Amino acid sequence: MRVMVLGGDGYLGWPTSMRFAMEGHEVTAIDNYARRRIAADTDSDALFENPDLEKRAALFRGVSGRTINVSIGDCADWEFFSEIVNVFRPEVIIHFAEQPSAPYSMMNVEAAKFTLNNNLNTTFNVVAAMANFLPDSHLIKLGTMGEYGTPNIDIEEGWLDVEHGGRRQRFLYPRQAGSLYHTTKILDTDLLWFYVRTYNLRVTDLMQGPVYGISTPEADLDRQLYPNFHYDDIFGTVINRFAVQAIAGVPLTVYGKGGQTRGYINLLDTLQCIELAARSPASNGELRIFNQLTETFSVNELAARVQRVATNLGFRVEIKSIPNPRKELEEHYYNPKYTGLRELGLIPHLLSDEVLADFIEKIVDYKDKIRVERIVPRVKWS
Ligand code: USQ
Repeated sequence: MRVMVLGGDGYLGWPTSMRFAMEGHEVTAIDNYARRRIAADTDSDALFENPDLEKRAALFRGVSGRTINVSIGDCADWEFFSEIVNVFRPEVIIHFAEQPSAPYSMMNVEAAKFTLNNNLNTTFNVVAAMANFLPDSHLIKLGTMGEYGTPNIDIEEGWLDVEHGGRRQRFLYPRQAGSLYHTTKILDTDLLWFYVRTYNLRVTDLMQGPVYGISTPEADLDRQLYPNFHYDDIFGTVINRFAVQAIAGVPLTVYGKGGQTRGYINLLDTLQCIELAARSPASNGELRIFNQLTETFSVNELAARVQRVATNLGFRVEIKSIPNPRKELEEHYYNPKYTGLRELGLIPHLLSDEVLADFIEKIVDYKDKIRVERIVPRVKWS
């Protein structure tokens, strides 16, 4: 298949580009390096340096013999995007090209506007390009479990049957996010649904929980092929942060009461899910939504687990509750359904003690590069 990966330089985009190239697909990875720029501007650089996309693609070709075509440009720019789409004519578009940090989106007006404009303009360009030039291509779009928030009822996979006044109708599941970033993903989903029902597009929207991990079979070919790994308060997700904190001897930063429960997924399983979605595409006129997680944990459970595993590896690990910089429920009901991807064939890699130990051991080599001042939350919601 001709596969276009938008946001191909990112934590998920780069391993996805390698995986599809490895499987023999023709891959073009596009990125404008926005995440690198924001990381530099906010002193949130990744744990270790990653070569730029062109260098990584060359390095990958050297060790695997597979090609990833690279294009540096802004998917939110219609002139650039419509041109590249017409040159490459992708059968599958994998869309990761969004500003993914909730804290960054809440930092100030400029960061909020960038998040809103970048995320919505990119998603608009993708569906507009599909409607105009590629009506049969399949879009795989990364959404987030955060679109649903933490409702006091079970979370269905994307849709809810509502009975009202004796009549029934299926609607998008109600969404109420906890950050501007997560809200842009809700707006994306609405945009996708309008374009799907109006122009008969084929779209899979993946509601993913926080991802953890660093290792994939392709990245393990050479450490310089590792994805960008963040542990800072802006781009670091909670498990990745806790693992680094344990190594650095910084008490694990539980925000507030720590009862916040989310659905987590190993990086390896993100790749599986994207491949499974690509292999059995949505039909024309279908907005297919999957909840992309493999298990749920509260922050307290994660902290206890990281503490236990890291202690066994010889680290001294403390856990400390700190004032929550976010506005979110710290104790709540959480019961998402996530059977759709399992039915497509997903075989989960769960967060066992062995998996966690292996992960910690992989990043311990970078211990000297940890900058502890990047760990404390610097952005508050209010
Ligand atoms: N948390 C802590 N301590 C920390 C960091 C986080 O207690 O040091 C808590 C947060 O308050 C939150 C939970 O852990 O309740 C998850 O936080 P996170 O930073 O791992 O995840 P989040 O900001 O929600 O965003 C991440 C990705 C985002 C993706 C989302 C999936 O950055 O791109 O959409 O996970 S989800 O959370 O399901 O919406």
